[in-house]
Amino acid sequence: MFNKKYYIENEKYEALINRKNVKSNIYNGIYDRWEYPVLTREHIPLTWKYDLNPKTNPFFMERLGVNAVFNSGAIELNGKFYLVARIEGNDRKSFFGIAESDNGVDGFRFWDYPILLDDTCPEETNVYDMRLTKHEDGYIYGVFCSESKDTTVNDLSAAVAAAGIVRTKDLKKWERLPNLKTLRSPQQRNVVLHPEFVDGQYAFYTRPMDDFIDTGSGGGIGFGLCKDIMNPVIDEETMTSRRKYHTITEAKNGAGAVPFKTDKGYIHIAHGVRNTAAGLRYVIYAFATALDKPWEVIAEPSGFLIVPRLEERIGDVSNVVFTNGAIARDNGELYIYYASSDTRLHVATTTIEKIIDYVFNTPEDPLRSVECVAQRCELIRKNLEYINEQR
Ligand code: BGC
Ligand code: BMA
Repeated sequence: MFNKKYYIENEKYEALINRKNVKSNIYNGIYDRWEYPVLTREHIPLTWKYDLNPKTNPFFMERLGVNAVFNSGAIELNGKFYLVARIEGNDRKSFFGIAESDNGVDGFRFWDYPILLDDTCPEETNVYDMRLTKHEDGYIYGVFCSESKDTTVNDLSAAVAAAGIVRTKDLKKWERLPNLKTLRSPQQRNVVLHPEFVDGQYAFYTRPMDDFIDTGSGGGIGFGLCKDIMNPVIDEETMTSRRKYHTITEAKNGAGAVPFKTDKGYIHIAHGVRNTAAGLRYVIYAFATALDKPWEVIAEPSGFLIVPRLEERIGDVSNVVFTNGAIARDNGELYIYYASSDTRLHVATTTIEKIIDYVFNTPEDPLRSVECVAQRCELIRKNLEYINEQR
């Protein structure tokens, strides 16, 4: 016998999972947003939160609540869509759970258990933001942030961010590898493994930073090579997309989804951060790197690709959109999974053809108001001319 509240909550849960998603009417021609988030805290199975036995839980109370479901790695396997989401318990600790859907826009249901990582780092306190790379070596790698207390200073909040690495073939059995070491950067968050070998080595996008929050001298999204994935060490980090004064990347930027290969280059969907009186504002932007030199930026549209809109602007960490997963399908469809305000996960859909058009044909940021106005006037001038021609 279950508590009668169980039936009520279970019905709500099933209704949520079975709800069809619809495209929102926000238009920009670049991608479609969808009305409903694809994952929220309400998508967490009841078995993860309640003790279902009325003897030990007479009030049908949450015993282990879940606060948020957000930043997800994404991968397509055998025609299905899988998200490895960041799930944050009421206790502020994050962990990973796998949700599966047939169509990538709704119906995401978590597998029975979250991922229990091998306990190889006794000092590790928190883990989050896994990127899933289908590598040409045959493994699926998950690279995530492994956070520990910084015990070298007398500050309770001081922390160290490092890149943790796991690998799997089926998303079921996960093997934990040693954390990535970057010899020239004391901290790393937002590390992404490139899907192919570069010069016969594993290639990582990094984000060199001097301390836990501030990138300090870190100039942007880095790139480094590592010979042995079982003993992952990166010495030199070269710069890809740099952060720039008075742009959306001024405070920091970091790799997001695993880049995907197109005829014209690798497309990267990353995040940029600027500081404001109301705290850091995170937006999503895109750029392309060369096929033969995946660290070399060959196109970078001005401004953001995705910003928080409407209710996306509100959450635990407001005014944030963040991505660490996209699925570029063989049929040309592109699914960008982005979380809003560290609270819930959404999808934006487009095509590879459109994102290439966006990345290569959106003008670059001229970096100064007067030149931005000139750029816009040029667009208007051509349009007015075109309108006249049509008369
Ligand atoms: C949080 C992350 C955040 C980071 C930097 C961590 O403790 O869990 O969500 O990105 O701090 O602010
Ligand atoms: C970061 C990330 C994310 C998070 C964002 C906003 O530094 O690594 O986990 O979404 O901050 O809080």
